[in-house]
Order: sequence, then C-alpha cells, then structure tokens
Amino acid sequence: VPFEKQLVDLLDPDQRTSFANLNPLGKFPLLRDAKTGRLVPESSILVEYLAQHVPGAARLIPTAPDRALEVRARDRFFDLYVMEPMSKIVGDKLRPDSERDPRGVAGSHATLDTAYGMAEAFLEGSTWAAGDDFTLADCAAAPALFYANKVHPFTDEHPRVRAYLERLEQRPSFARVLAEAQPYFAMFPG
Ligand SMILES: N[C@@H](CCC(=O)N[C@@H](CS)C(=O)NCC(=O)O)C(=O)O
Repeated sequence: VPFEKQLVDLLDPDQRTSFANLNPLGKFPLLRDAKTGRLVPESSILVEYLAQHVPGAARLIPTAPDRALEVRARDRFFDLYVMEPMSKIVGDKLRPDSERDPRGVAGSHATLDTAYGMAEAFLEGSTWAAGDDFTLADCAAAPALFYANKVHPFTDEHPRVRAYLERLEQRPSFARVLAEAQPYFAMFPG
C-alpha cells in the first residue's frame, strides 16, 4: 500500500503537541487516510483497516473464523506477554535508580521465560506464528521478539524462537523497518 511516512520527534515540544492533537495517547503508529481524513491508531486495527479499505492490501487475518481467532490469539499473545514485559524492562532501565521497580522487572523476566517456552512449543512444525501463512500474529511477533531478545536473550532452549526471529528479520517488510530504524538503535538502553 503506498504511504507517506511522517516521523515525529516527541522530544520536540511543537511536534509533540501537534501529534497529541491527533492522538492524545501519543502512541505510534497512527495512520491518516488521505482520502477521508480518518485517523486510525493501533497497529492491529490499522492492518485490518487497510484490508477493509484498500484493494490489494495484504489480508493478514484469515477469513475462516476459527483460523482468524487463532491468529488474533497469537497477536494478543505477542503484544501482551512479550511486548508488554519487554517494554517494562526497557522502561525501567531508562529511569533514575530511585524510581526503579525490581519486583516488576523480575516479574517481566519470568513472563518472558514462560512466553518463550510457549512460543518454542507452538512453533514446532510451523513456519510462522499461526501456521504456514504470514499473518497479523507475525506483525505482532516481529518487534516484540526483536527487542525482547535484547533485554532477555533467547537461550539454547529456544532454537525455534531464535530461527523464527531470523526468518522475520529476513522478511523484506521487516528488514526495511530495521534498516530505517538503524539510526535510532543507539538510543535503546543496553
Ligand atoms: N498498542 C499500540 C502500541 C504502540 C506503542 O507502544 N508505540 C510506541 C513505539 S513502538 C510509542 O508510541 N512510544 C512512544 C511513547 O510511548 O511515548 C500499537 O500496537 O500500536
């Protein structure tokens, strides 16, 4: 789908205010449909919006209801149980020592252990997160696993998860995201 990318620097007060006028929660990505002016926040909704409104857009949720549920369940799994604990660990690293939350961070590491174990099991015999087709679940998995692996590295117990992330990184769309994000990786706390 053709699109025009607009980078927003939240450290710039004017840009922050303009963006907050469009999306008060201040979260990326935000899609603006140039034809209708409609604003669409939330990545998973944005993917569904494109499938509904743009001919030729990828259908990343299967039409069969049972398969669709499976894909949505995996999308939620990666968003809530990999992305969320990863963000908690990263957020904690960015705080001053006096505001750290060791208990919350330990809980997040434990959640990632459990989630990696679950992913290791469901990836057996599957190329992608919900079977042999690339779906919305893989869009959720890509950034979540990429950053989770940095703050809570995969071990030898997770060969399938590791190989899965490698497949995701080779996918042209995700490879492009990683290439465009390269200038900002230095800001990620090590
Ligand atoms: N549930 C949202 C999460 C979006 C999100 O957390 N975006 C991050 C960047 S990837 C963000 O906007 N961070 C800026 C901030 O929280 O100030 C989605 O899937 O779109």
